[in-house]
Amino acid sequence: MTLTRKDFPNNFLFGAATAAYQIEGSQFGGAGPSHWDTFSATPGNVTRAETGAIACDHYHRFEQDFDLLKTGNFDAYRFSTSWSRVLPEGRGQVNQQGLDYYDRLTDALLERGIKPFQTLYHWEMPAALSDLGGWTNPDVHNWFGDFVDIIDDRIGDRMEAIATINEPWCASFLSHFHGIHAPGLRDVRAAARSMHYVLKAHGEAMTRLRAKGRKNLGIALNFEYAQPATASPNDVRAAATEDAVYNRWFIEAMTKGTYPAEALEGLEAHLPKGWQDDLKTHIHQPLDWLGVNYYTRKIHAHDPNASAWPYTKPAEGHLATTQMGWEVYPEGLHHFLKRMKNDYVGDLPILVTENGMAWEDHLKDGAADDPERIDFIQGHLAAMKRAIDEGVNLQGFMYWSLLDNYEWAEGYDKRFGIVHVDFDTLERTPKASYYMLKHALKRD
Ligand code: IFM
Repeated sequence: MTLTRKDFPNNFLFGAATAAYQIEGSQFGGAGPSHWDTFSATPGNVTRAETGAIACDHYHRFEQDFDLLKTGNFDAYRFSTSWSRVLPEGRGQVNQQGLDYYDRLTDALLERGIKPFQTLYHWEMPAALSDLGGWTNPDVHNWFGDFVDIIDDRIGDRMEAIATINEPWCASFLSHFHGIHAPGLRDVRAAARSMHYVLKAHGEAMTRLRAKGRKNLGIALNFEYAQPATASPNDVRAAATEDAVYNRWFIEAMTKGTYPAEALEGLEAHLPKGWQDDLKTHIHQPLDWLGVNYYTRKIHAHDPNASAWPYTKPAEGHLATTQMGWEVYPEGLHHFLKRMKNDYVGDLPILVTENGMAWEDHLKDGAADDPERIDFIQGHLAAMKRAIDEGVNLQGFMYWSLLDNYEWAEGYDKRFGIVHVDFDTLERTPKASYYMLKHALKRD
């Protein structure tokens, strides 16, 4: 059975999501370098050392891309406004071209009747601030707050909703402990500090935006189902540790004002002095909505050879995987929607701000057939519907992503889009999944 708009509540929003560095083309319009430009310059960090310099050239083609949203019957669009485009040095001199661009972009959405959902940080830390430690610098919340004021003064009045940070776990732990994303550190102290300061920056942004009367404020957290490899107490503990770092750290801090003990075990010694006060003054404050980004589950095992915390290692799963090697597990989305309601946010509105899959899509006779993605979307829509039927106040879903784009350390190899992009010609071709959604979202 194909789920359509009719299977969801009347005002349920269907959208598509993107992020600035992944689609805009950072070489256009006076943007400054971000830490992705510097990270990708070191061999081995990014596939073929690719960058977002041109990406999908959305900077010049956004009107065409928004026409696709409109003809696809989407209600909403989630995008990010790049810090390094607005403030090329991260602070100080404003790039007026950047503000003008986001102004035009906002109006182009509204003219088409599409609701703009802005994300204030989707990983474009200006290189000049990264040189000062980026998310590990104790002043970063003020730098971010100043950027937030500037961009908000220009477009905030027309946003349907605003998210402060996209996926703080990726901006901090993945980037400062695993070293997979910019700035590519493998340092537990930097990881702990970035995990704390990114939340402090979220709080700073919330406070500043509230002071200006903004009402629809939230954050997009990513969640990954943490499955123990076996029922052994050691593996169960390994999964609980990973769950605490990935799935509990950020939401617990914001909604309860605490960090989970299983994560503090490895991180507390590295947190900055006064972290408990920051939880009270900045981090623990009400949200208007919560964004849930969900893709997959991971299997965790105890690592008997590990010399230091967290003493875990990944284990093989047995489910079908996507082009990223990620298992397809819609039950995990249902799990997190219920868990958010029951353990953290109650009846606060929740949006699935990202969910999607990468596949090695090819054009054949000018068309891209992607039945795997259609099944993926339908499977996850069913998980969302089940959660709604069970009382979760889920109000929308944004597919990741509208366009094939720059998949960070994976460069342009991994295609998440419902619209195929030829990265030589930049031609857009809607895939079969786009047409499935267009049909499913049609209003009578
Ligand atoms: O492409 C990313 C996006 O930037 C953040 N969430 C996950 C996506 C797929 O990896």
